[in-house]
Amino acid sequence: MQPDLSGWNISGYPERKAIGSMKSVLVVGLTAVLALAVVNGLEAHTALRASSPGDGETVHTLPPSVRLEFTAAIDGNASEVRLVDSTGAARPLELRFDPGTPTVLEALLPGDLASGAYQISWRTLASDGHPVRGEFAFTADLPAPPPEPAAPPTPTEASEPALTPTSGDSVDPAFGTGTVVLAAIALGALVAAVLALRRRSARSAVR
Ligand SMILES: [Cu+2]
Repeated sequence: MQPDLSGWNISGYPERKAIGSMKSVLVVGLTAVLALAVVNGLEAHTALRASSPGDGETVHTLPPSVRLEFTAAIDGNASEVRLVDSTGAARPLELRFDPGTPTVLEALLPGDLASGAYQISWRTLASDGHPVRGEFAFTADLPAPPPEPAAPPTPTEASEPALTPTSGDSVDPAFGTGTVVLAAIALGALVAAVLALRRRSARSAVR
């Protein structure tokens, strides 16, 4: 079956030129598609999209957990999130992962966290099988803890005065008793000496 060439220039020259232009467009287009595919391949790895607290954020109320949101699904069972304090000490955080929202990982924060600068160091396994890791920082600027309740010191203060008189009573009477005994002995000796002197002088008077 002959193609219908009606309307086409019979010389073929402009026709070939048009086909050449189409080839150029195809080559440029395919190159662009390939380039995009390569770039996409490099950037398709799962990354941290957002977090709460955010990187560099200062919180004035301690959140119960740190929330990490990724650009794609992750493996919650192959994840680890560590809390690093300003001294460099790191402790692993308990994780919460809901397969219903596989791009979100929750890491529970200790309730007794003190004010200070912290770093969240995370690693996980992306759904494409690539291990990914990263870190971000936040600062906890928390209100000072309430002063110690006055109740605990009171029993200590009450028991101390109770002990002091007891120990004083046990020492002082003993000392007093000793003094009285010594005084009685001294007084007895003095009386005996006086009586002896009076007898002797009485005998002298008789002679
Ligand atoms: Cu990847």
